[in-house]
Amino acid sequence: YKGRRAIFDEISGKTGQIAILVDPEKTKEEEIIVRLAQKAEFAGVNYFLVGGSTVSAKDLKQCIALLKQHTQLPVILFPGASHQISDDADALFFLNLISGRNPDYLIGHHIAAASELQEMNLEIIPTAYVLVDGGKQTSVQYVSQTTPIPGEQFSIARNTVLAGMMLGLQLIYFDAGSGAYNLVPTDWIYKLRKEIQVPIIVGGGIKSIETIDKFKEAGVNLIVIGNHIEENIDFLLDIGNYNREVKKA
Ligand code: 1GP
Repeated sequence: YKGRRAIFDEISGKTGQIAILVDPEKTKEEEIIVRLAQKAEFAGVNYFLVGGSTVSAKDLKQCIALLKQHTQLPVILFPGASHQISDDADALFFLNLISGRNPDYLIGHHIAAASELQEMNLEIIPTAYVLVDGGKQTSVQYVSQTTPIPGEQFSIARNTVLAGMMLGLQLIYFDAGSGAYNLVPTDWIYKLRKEIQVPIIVGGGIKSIETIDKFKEAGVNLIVIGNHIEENIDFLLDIGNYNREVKKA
């Protein structure tokens, strides 16, 4: 474990960065990955995230290899399990599912992956992974067998992330789950930003530039979009226009 921090520093550096979450189970054809890579770079997207609740090691490796062939953007692993690691990626969100009480996702998968990770050259980023109720049962809830924090329970969310920070986790990922109906509450971010400086990532159900901008304004460092780009790759044109406007301003 080499303790590199390049990508962590980049994420910490500013708010309103954007990552595309690629699900290797659904994104297999080279042609799709080429288009995604070109459009993402043109749009000024910052990172690719790769992973998912039910992804196989083979699909993950293949997807990362293709991304690496076709884009310069950093590829970060967002693993659903211990087998979802690859040295071809640049960094790994080492997810600690601290909103849940399932030991497998608190320490089990980590131990299973540790020896292999030790041999790899990945930047490992200890991440407080906090599931938030997105208004529907998502696959991450089912697979992890954990209960997300309800949107109206800010105190639980706050205490959870404070404990995570005290345990040494370095960034917070609030996830309402893939295809969530309700987003991570923006007011949580405003409140937390008053007392904690660690980088915050938000994902789940994001479908509009307005939402991206709201999270940026609240102080979110990285906004993750999966489904909506999968379904409508031209959303990347809107992201491009948005990024150019932000730059001008
Ligand atoms: C889920 O945060 C991600 O883990 C992204 O969710 O696919 O709904 O964008 P979406």
